[in-house]
Amino acid sequence: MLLDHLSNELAKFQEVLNQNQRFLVVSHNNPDGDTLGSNLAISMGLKNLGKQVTSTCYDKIPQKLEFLPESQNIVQEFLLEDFDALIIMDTGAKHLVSHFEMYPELNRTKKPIIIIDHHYSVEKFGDIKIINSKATSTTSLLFEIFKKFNWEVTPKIATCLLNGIYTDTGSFMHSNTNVFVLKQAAELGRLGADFRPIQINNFKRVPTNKLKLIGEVLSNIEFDPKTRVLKSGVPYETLEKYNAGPNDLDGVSDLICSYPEASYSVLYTENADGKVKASLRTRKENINVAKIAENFGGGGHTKAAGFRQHGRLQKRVIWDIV
Ligand SMILES: [Mn+2]
Repeated sequence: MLLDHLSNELAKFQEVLNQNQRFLVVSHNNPDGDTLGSNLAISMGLKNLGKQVTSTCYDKIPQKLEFLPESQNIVQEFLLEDFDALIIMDTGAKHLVSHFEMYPELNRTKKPIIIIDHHYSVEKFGDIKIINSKATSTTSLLFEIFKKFNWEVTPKIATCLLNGIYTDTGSFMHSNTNVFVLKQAAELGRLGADFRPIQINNFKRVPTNKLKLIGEVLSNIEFDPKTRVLKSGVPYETLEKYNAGPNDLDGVSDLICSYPEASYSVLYTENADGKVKASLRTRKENINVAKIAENFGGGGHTKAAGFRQHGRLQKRVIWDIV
């Protein structure tokens, strides 16, 4: 189903696989559970076909994802001449892969670049694009490729595939969760995916600095009963105070939008680059936060969207007669 419109691209991919031996599999910067899960899964799958494969990511692997099988083999640097083809997982946006800045010759390479992704993109980048924005995760799409190509799904591969599904659905809680992906999760469980470490490492371990940061974000919540918008903000100094990065706020937007009275929530995060990121969430059927984000030059999904603006974050007190 996910591969219906992709026969041409898959045939081209098969051709590249037939004609080449040495593959570099690339994850996007600031790696998450889907880009790493899909990278490791396809790398193991290709190794099982007798290919030489190296996994790479520009940034270091987050500690919580170090449990993923073979994650210790992911390198940050490589020699381009060691590879015949590149496979980029979970992004079609060149600027999210800093290797293209690190190795300028990569921008001129004649070696085929294959993109496997589930984000909507109009970027003219990549020679073969196996992209379906309807897929819940890149690993969900990749699992279908494994089945289509009759590649063996070992328990380790199943764990990596399931990890991407778990993280991109927020452990089956986000609105992108559907029957198809639940069924895939069951199939992967049957194939030997080890789901307890996925749950524990991704969702049940929070370092103290992050707990304190979340505490501060929650205590800074403001709800405006007139607009029914719930907001909180994280000035850059707060991130510094807790030695935290924007990634430590993962899941906080979803938490604050749980307030039943709110029509939607906004979490502002001030970045070091002088921009403020706004993350919008809603649980209301009739509200489309992507539309709201578009008004500010952003975008996203109907229930989760965002935008960025230049500026500083300031908490204002508004006096009013009520
Ligand atoms: Mn993803």
